[in-house]
Amino acid sequence: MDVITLGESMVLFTPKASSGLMRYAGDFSTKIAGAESNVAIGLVRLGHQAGWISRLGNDEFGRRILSFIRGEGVDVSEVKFDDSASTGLFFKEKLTADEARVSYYRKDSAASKMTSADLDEAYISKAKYLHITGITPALSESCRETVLKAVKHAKSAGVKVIFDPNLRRKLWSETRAREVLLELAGMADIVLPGVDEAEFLFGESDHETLGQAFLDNGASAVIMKLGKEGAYVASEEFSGIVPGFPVEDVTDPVGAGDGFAAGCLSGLIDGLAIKEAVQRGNGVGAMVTMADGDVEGLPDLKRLTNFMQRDYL
Ligand code: CKP
Ligand code: MG
Repeated sequence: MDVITLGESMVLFTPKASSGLMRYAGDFSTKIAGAESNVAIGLVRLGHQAGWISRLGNDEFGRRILSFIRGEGVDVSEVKFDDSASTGLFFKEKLTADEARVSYYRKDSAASKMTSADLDEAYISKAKYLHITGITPALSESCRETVLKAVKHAKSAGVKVIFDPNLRRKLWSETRAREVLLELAGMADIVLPGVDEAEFLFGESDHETLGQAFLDNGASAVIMKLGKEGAYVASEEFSGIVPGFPVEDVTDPVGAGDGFAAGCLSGLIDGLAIKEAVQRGNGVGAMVTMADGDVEGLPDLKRLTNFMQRDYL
């Protein structure tokens, strides 16, 4: 296994009408999404092996999510069904061309009931990387403990930890989020914050100062996402900006960060230097924004290479 990740996936509802308040929407299309399974799917598309640990409600939506993620080729052998809680849902409204609003219906969901007893440490030990995000610890105290246990185990087993803070203000208070995200960022080998998340965590705005703040906090590399501009990297091997790929028409920005994580991880697994791995991340992130849905735009290596060489149509 190259990468193991753990977190909640949900059914995503999007109004079919392209604009207007959701209260007037009669028809919805549905897709499957969740930051961690998005990353696992992205990795599989790029030719890697990925496993996803989670809990789903023992209901129709839970069955659908499992089939979908399994169908994408992700190992789901560590996913459990819960008879006493439902699968989470969320809704995504398109407000403007590159702005979306998300509403969650995930409180007390099956995934929020994950406990550290759900973790099979031997499963994590088999991976090269453990991928975690700041969404999972925001779901419940037992989820936070589960993530911590997974990280501690990964570190003791020599599995590298990659952490995307993925700040979700709707899920917890800012004070608690800052405290928990900083702790996890300090335990990770590589941190993948968006620049706004980095500013939220350290109260600074200059890229170099922020990069150094993550290194001083304990990480060995930070890859900070700058949207269209690409990413700023701070690491022993390389520090500086890795420019992004221009996208003329952003169809749906949600999921770009997960695509970016999958691209960077894919490069690192393939033994690329960090700068080239981040270029791959930028490429995948850009391609995700060009398709509707969080995983629909994730490319295979051939399409990604074509896109990065600019002859993508
Ligand atoms: O940071 P991203 O836009 O890449 O993350 C999107 C995902 O897990 C999305 O799939 C949604 O389900 C979520 O983040 C979330 O819980 O907000
Ligand atoms: Mg993100």
